[in-house]
Amino acid sequence: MLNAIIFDVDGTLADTENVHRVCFNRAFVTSGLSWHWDKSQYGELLKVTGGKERIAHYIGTLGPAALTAAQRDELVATLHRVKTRFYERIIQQGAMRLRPGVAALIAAARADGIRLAVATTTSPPNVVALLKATLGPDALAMFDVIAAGDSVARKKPAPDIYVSALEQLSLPASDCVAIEDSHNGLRAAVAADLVTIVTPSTYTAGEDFSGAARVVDSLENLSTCGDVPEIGAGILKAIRGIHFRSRVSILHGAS
Ligand code: XBP
Ligand code: MG
Repeated sequence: MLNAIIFDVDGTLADTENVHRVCFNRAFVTSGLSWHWDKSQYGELLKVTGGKERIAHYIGTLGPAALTAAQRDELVATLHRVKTRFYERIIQQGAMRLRPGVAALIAAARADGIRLAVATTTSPPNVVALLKATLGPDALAMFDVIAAGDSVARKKPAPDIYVSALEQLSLPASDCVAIEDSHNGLRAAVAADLVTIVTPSTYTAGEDFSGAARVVDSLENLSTCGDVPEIGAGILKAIRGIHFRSRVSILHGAS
C-alpha cells in the first residue's frame, strides 16, 4: 500500500538549477574570482552532486593546486555560504514556481492521508526557502520529513538520503514512491529500493533513466484519468497504479 511520497527538490519540485548556477556565479564575482559557469559547463558539473562538492571538483580541474587542502576547504565553504545566501534571497523574492502538477499532487496526497517527505542533496536553507515561497508560510508542516544536504555521509547517487528519509518516516521502502528528475537521483532512490517516477528537468533531459518505474514530462501529464474530479486526484491515482504494478512485478521477479 502507498503510504508516502518522497520528493527530490532541485529539478523535481521546481526547475531550480539555473538559479543555483546564477548564484554560484554571483558568489564567484563577490569573492573577486573571474570564474564563470555557463549553462553547458554547468550541465557537466551537475554530475557532481552537492554545491560544495561541485566547487571543490571545479577547483581540482583548474590545474596544479595553488592552495593547500585547508585553504581550498575554507574557500569552498566561504563561496558556498555566499551562494546559499544569494539563492535564499532570490527564492524568497518569488523567482521560482513549482513544476506543473506538484502543488495539486501535494494537496491531493495530504487530503488522502498520504505522508510527504523530501530527500535532497540541497542545503536545508534552500529547501525551506523554496517550500515557503511556493506553498506558503505553513509549507514545512505539510512534510513529515525533510532530509537534506550534509545530514548523511554520502550524497546522491548513494542511497543514504533516501534511507535516512525512510528511517525518519518509519516506513519500509515498499510503502513509498520517490519522484526524481536526474540520473543520479534515480540511482539513489532505486538503491534504496524505492519505486521511482522521473520527471526530467531542463538540465537532466536526455539522461539515462533506466530503472525508473515511469518517465513522464511532468506530473501533470500523469493525470489522464477522466473519472476523477480534479488533477491532483488524477496524478495520485496514477501514482498508486504505478506503485502497485511495480511492487507486484518486483514480487514476481523475486519468486
Ligand atoms: C541537486 C544538487 C544541488 C544543487 C545545489 O540535487 O546537486 O547540489 O545543485 O545545492 P537534488 P547546494 O536534485 O538532490 O536536490 O549548493 O545547497 O548543495
Ligand atoms: Mg534533482
